[in-house]
Amino acid sequence: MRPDGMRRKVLKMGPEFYREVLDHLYDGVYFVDRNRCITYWNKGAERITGYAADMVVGRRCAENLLMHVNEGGEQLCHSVCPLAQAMSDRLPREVQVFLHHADGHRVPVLVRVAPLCGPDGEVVGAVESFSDNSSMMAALRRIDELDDAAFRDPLTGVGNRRFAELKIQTALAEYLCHGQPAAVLFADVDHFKAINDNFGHHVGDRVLATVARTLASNVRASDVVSRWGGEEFVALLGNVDALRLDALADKLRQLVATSSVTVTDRNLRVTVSIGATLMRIDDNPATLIARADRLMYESKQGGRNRVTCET
Ligand code: GH3
Ligand code: MG
Ligand code: MG
Repeated sequence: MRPDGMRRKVLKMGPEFYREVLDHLYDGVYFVDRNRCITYWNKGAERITGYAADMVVGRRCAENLLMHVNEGGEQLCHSVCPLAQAMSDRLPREVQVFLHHADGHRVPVLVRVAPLCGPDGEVVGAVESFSDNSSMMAALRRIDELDDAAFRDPLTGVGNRRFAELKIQTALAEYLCHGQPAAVLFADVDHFKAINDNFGHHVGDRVLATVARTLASNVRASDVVSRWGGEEFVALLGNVDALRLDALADKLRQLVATSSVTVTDRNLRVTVSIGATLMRIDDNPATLIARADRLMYESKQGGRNRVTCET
């Protein structure tokens, strides 16, 4: 049996205690009322989304602040909002979505929602907890292991061209040993010059950092995203086959297209044209990159914001 003193102590824990517990969680947690108005936003939610509690509490999640999209780029807020669904059918659910970070890039999160019921059993709101599924941190840590200045692109924080070349060289050598090809994806921002011309170089730089983060956050931890130069990025993707490569490239294209950078009162959006290819037995880094670049160029010619894949 529990000693009486301890029992009293547990019973005395007030809302402040629970608030403190929630704020110490690494995951993001928030509550909404019946109208999907946000009533609580913990520190984890602030860290993962970049939005402070005072920016979101009191606003409706349907105002589309976080602009959740699914893998297909579909906006969830007005159609299949998991919070609304949980309040309607009273069932908890778990779903993988991509939220909009306050800095503009897309962050993959695993979302869990559950309805909250009042004392007489009616639904009074819902709770959502979400964890950062991003591989960005792992990818950045990997660059840290190397010589920082030599391999990191200072503007975007991803690897630089030297880093990409080194990783591709290594992947080709591994392919010769194990027979498991990796893939290279070449992405070029569409009409990027117009961003610089219309909004200034500084905004252009922010857009590049956002695209880099969206790409790096949404590949697997073992994959490598680097800035090839200017507004061009190269991703080295392991353990893919032809079908998965096309789907993965298209997912990345969609995620860039649905991310945005806020400039005064406007949300700036950009798209990328992508070329993607599996490595071949007679490839060297130059032939592999040249093929991915040529495929990217086909995407440009085809109208931009598209993927051309050759395997
Ligand atoms: P396309 O759709 O055909 O790719 O058109 P584009 O305008 O993106 O292509 P273009 O090659 O004409 O323009 C690329 C621009 O990227 C030109 C260059 O000034 C700009 N750029 C290159 N590096 C940087 C950078 O570090 N920061 C900024 N802000 N701009 C850069
Ligand atoms: Mg270019
Ligand atoms: Mg371009």
